[in-house]
Amino acid sequence: MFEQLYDSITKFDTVIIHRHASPDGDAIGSQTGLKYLIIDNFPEKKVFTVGDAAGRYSFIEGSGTDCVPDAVFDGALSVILDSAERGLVSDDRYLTAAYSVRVDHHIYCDTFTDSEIVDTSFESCAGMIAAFAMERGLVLSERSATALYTGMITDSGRFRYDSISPRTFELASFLMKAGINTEKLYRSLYCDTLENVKMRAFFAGKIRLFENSPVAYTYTTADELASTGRDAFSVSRGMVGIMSDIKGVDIWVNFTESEGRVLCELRSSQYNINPVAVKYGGGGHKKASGADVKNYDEAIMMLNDLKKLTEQGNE
Ligand SMILES: [Mn+2]
Repeated sequence: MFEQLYDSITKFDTVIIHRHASPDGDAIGSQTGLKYLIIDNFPEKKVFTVGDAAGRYSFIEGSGTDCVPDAVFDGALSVILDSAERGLVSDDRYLTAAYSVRVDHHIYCDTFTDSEIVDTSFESCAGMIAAFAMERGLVLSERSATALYTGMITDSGRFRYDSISPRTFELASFLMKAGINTEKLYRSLYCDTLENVKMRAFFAGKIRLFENSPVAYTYTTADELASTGRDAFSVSRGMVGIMSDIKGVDIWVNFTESEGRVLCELRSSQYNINPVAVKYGGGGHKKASGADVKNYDEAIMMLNDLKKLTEQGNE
């Protein structure tokens, strides 16, 4: 499956690895994992990584990117990871590279590199790089394995999403044999500041059930929001997840007042809530959508629509 990736790497002296903008754990994990894989197996090659800052994933060893002059792209190979669309690629100078290869697990949108390896049956791009290492019998160091494992667990929600397969665990097992310190890794990923833990507790205290239905919500007024010192967007997106694992709750919504509007983040474990979001001028996915409503009354109307959805049993 990965001959073209392997052949391209062997052919070029310089390899530049790209990932998508606003990188997540899989973008950084696959990029850093591949970087070390090439360094460890082809020590004579020059390997660079490009892209914007690693943010909360900067704890991954080697996740810092290189400052690569334009001239380095001449005659080089660019490898693009975890990016479904050309506009998402961080550092578009891959267009000036001698050859480009893309490795991705998202639904295919567009061909924009010379060689494309896209397989949506993988839970993560890091999993694809692990499969590449396994298929080619490459030497796998602990630092490479740790980065790849980080991508795998973040993109699969700690092996929880329905994208996982028996192969996911075979690859995880393969990576773990390289000696990953999982205790250290999980602490780095999931440890939070005391301030954030207290903030979540504050919002957890605000969770309500709508008319004893399987619909839960939090409603944060502009005054309450001001008292938290957080911005509306981070509360809206960041605090909707605190309702995701409540027994008997199938749909949950975070309402946050912001500049005369109310931001709505809708989530569901089994219902398609997207049409309700669309009805209120929003959009997104089947189980995760967003919208804006005018005020508290309209928020209640939306909750009514969601309650009806659960009564219809439209799973
Ligand atoms: Mn991914």
